[in-house]
Amino acid sequence: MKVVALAGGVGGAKLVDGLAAHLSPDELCVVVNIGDDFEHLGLYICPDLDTVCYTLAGIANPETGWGRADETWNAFDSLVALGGPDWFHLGDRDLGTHLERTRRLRAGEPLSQVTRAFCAAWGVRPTVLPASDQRVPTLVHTEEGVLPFQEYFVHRACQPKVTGFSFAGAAQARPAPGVLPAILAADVVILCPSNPWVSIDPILAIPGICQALAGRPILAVTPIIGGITVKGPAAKMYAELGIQPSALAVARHYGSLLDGFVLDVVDAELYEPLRSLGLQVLMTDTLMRDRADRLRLAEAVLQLGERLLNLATCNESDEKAV
Ligand code: FO1
Repeated sequence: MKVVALAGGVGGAKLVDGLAAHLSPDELCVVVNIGDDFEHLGLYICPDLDTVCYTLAGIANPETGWGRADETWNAFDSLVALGGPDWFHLGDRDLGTHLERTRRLRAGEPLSQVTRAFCAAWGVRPTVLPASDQRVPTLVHTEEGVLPFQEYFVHRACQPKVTGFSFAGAAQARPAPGVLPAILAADVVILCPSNPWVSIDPILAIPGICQALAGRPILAVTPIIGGITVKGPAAKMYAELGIQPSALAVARHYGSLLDGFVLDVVDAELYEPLRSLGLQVLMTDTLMRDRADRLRLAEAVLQLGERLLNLATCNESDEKAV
């Protein structure tokens, strides 16, 4: 089964890791959020791309979910000792990634090509694509003004109340080479348990992606369990925007894009409301505490994917019969 996963953040990377264990490399393409990317200390940093690649390569920091395992902080400590910025932590191993990516980008290589080279070096076999080769930074609109994403997320620890989001330059951006063909060839598209506002929406904002998705079987895995997020500010964002945070709010957020939804067992009371939105719903334990959980959740997600694919095939043959 050919699968495209749209992903951002640690939850997305964990599910993608589970999917990669069940699918052959040519069956899985991961399209990754680039809205978090930014320049820091003169380096071009792509947190979500790195989180997905490090996780698939088995070299991600198991405690934070981002950055590298077995990290040391010598460069960062000496930077801070000299009065440099201390709010964004770059480990020594991780720095190598940013140095080499920045060098290649400055030499004119597009981000998708750099990512392909890094994946080959790290032994990452599924296809990993940035959503675009152009820069489309997420801007967080808050009661304290408009903040660049990492300024809001890390420097201000998501404290300012959000009022909305925008994706600078999205209208002029194009999907990276390979993104649209992968979506058009996909049997199922999975919206990972990533933040809908700042991980998935920035991907959907790139012209052409929503059009390619239309008509594909699409399912989302809830990033909200029992009204709260496992990691990150998605639930806080819903509340600040005046929407009660829940799996149902996530399903409504994606609206008619969705055919299926993976709901956590603790939210069983939302099963019928989700069904009445016309969705195929699979209820399971969605919390990914360890690798076994990632594999188990991925298996359940793929089962729902098969169900959606079968339904789509049945509908197609019904239409042909008419
Ligand atoms: N997140 C933090 O909360 N604090 C950090 O100092 C930090 C550094 C960092 C360095 C490299 C990297 O790839 C990610 C890093 N992150 C850090 C995570 C990142 O800012 C966010 O998790 C993502 O942008 C949200 O998906």
